[in-house]
Amino acid sequence: MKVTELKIEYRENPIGLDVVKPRFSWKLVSKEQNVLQEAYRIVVSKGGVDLWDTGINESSNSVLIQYEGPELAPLSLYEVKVEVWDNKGNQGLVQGTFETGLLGGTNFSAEWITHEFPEEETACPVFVKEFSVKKTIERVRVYATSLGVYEIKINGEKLGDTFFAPGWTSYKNRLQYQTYQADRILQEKNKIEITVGNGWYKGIFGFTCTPNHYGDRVAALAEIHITYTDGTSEIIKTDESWKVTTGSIRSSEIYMGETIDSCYKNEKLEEVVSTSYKMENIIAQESEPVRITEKLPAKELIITPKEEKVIDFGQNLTGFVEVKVKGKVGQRITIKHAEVLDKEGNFYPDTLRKAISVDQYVCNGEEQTFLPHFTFHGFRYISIEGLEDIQLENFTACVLHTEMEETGTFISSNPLVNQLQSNIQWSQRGNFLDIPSDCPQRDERLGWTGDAQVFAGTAAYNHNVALFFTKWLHDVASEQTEEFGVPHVVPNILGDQDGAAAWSDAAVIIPWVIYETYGDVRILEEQYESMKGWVEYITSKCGSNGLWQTGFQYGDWLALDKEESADRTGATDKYLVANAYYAYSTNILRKAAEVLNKAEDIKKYSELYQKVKKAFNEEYITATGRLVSETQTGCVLALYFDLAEEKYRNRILEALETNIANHKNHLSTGFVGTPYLCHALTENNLHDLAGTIFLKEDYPSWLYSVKKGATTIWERWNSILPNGDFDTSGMNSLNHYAYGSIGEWMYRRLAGINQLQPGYKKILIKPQFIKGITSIDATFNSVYGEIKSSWSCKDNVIKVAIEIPANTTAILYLPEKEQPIEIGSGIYQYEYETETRLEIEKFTFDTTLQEILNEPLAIELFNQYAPELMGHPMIEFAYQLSVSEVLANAPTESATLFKMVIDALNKSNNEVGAI
Ligand code: RAM
Repeated sequence: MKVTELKIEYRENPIGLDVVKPRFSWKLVSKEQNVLQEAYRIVVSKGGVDLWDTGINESSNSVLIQYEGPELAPLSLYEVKVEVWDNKGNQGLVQGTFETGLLGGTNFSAEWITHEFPEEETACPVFVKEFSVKKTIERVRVYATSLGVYEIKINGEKLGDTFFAPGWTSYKNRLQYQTYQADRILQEKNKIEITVGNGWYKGIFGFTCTPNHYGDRVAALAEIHITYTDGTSEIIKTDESWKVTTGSIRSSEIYMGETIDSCYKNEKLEEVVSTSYKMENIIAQESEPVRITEKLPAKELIITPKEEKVIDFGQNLTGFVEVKVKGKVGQRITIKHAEVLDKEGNFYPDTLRKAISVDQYVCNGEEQTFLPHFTFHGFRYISIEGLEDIQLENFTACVLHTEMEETGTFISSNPLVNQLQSNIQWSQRGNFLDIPSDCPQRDERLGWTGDAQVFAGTAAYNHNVALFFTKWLHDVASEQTEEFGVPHVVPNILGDQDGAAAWSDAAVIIPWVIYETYGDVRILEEQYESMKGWVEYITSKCGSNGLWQTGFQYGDWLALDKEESADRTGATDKYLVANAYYAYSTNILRKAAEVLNKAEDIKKYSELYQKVKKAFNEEYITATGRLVSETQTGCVLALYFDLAEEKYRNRILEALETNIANHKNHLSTGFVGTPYLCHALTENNLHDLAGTIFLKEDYPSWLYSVKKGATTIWERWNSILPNGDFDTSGMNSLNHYAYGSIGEWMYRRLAGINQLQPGYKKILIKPQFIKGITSIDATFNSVYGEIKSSWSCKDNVIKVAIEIPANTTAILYLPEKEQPIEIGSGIYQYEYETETRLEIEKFTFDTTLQEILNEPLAIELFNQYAPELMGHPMIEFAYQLSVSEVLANAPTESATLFKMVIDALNKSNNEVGAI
């Protein structure tokens, strides 16, 4: 047995940690089966002196064990040693360190500095200080933050490899500072430069594209702590002795892009002026920083019909492009960004709306590498102006996001499903850039609470999102008020608006996801008042019938069942949605009260939950079991949130089935219904139907976008129409993770990886087959270690391979076997015979014409055997009809033609291994 991955507040050997009671986690790795931890001992010491020793503690806890020793001192290094004993007689040891930060913003002794440039100045200020060092250095730490986004250089070298510090928080309440190691950078004579971009603080942001959301002047705060080998120390800090100038960054806006003029020289140093910010609001960085996590080479140079020079990176992503160039002095290169080309193949930046995203570089005649500092773009394509000779190897796309650990993989036998999984992951990466944003490209990029809420479950499979959401949830709580509840976007730059269902519920739902995924009780403690505040807010809005039926709601946002709806809120009764969430959140709050042992609240919210459920049934379900909105989302909420009384459930389930059948087995759900649709079906013995909807390839479906070439999740089911036109509502992002919320169902139901106890201390493995997928390999790296679930069902043989990490146990339901098996940690393999066949004849006479014509091979065959059919104007109208419907009014010989095409398609489909 080995003990590995000692994590301190989810991080390895963190520095700049301001958590007063850090928590320790480790993993046990063993080749033996049924391994459990029997005891642990943690010793925390400082400078070799033990401060806290738990002694040998007989416990199987190995996750998030809280430090209970003497108060930690700021700016200090602590050593941590964890010894572990397992039930097999083995012993293991893991060690690490953590270094505290300033332990509170008021411990900064530096002063805030800013500039007095005229308002029209767009260049980023560069705050400068020169200083010399005489003695031998042992250690250098830099603590810094800014109003705006900043970058620090010492002697020309950038500190750290992160971007967009200090990150976006609710600046009026919270501002993060960062800690940098700079031990080897200082020389005898030193120059420190802090460049500050407008960022979210002062920059142009929001639908209105207006600046100054938090202030009209950027500022900096920094301290360089130098410890010398002789034991003495010194602090260089921002104060009025610093100077300010401007450098090569002539303008920079997150939405608009950056202009760098490398010919620009400014020798003029001006005086800085001091400014202030509430020091109590300054906190250490809470989440992982933003980094370049991947670099993608340019794939193809395209000269478009409009003669634009365009590079395709093959993937819609968030970040920017690094450009290597040797231009003439003064030569200006312009890089524009777009997610997509239009159907003629021209550059199509319209999905960006007013966020023009243009980077410009002025060359100085030398070999240069340009990349922007304070802007990011959502793009797959760039267009290049001002450069004659374009060499692909000189352009590299840099992928930027919060650097979360990857925790999930999902691979199936179906390549389209695999592309969907890739699209979900890319949309997560693209929109987890410091805050959970709706989209990364247009003049929005806001922390929409609803989007984050519906996607959180999926996100927590793909990446470790504990710190990412902890930081953001702190902002949620800090922006929440009694009067308005929880804002629709956090950080809130849209102003006061009454809270809305499914959006504001993020305050309750996401802490619960974090608790369940990581066994993190502290998040519930920290967010409890916020969770409770939201439920209480709803209660305060309820009428005498105990229901929330007033005010603005987003309903089932972008649902297709009311496509013409001016307000985009779908056909499901908006207040039905609101009250469904009211009950759902109240129940989560009750469960949180149980975890935290809050006796009074347990009683209060159990009663409230029952009351809301009862009122919901009275108001929204008739005495004979008909639901007011028999939409897919209406039925799904009544079932999946367990709202409908037992006696009504069957009727509602039938209504759901009928609705789905009326849509020819397609979904019509929006943001609210989509995450739960397949879950509701699976849980109610309609897993096959869930599988059918999931594997639909024609509009509207998840795989429709995949077949249209999507590399990220689209905002709308119809972002790109079957004929290649774009949705023109003015709201059409091609990188919007909300509909990627199906990912949770893929992991939980298809791969069958579920938690039975918080943090996956006890695991449920229950893979469920669907026709059209013959194998799945999935992994989830839990806080205890990696869980694996893979299965295949081919040629009448089922094979299952499972891995359960040490110090956990699991219940395994093998497909087609009645009895669950209780297992401990280890690797398990099963093989048995079955009658089941999961291969499907994908194309039948029930397939729609559109789905068939999506296949290039079908078009080829039709062109060959019935060219007159292809040109026929009626074909457009028949798109949504099935083959048999089309044939009902067609000459009999057409059936033979269709049969031939269908057989050929099924054959080719099997040959490429698509099923
Ligand atoms: C759009 C956003 C987001 C959604 C809101 C209601 O502007 O892109 O996805 O949550 O509207």
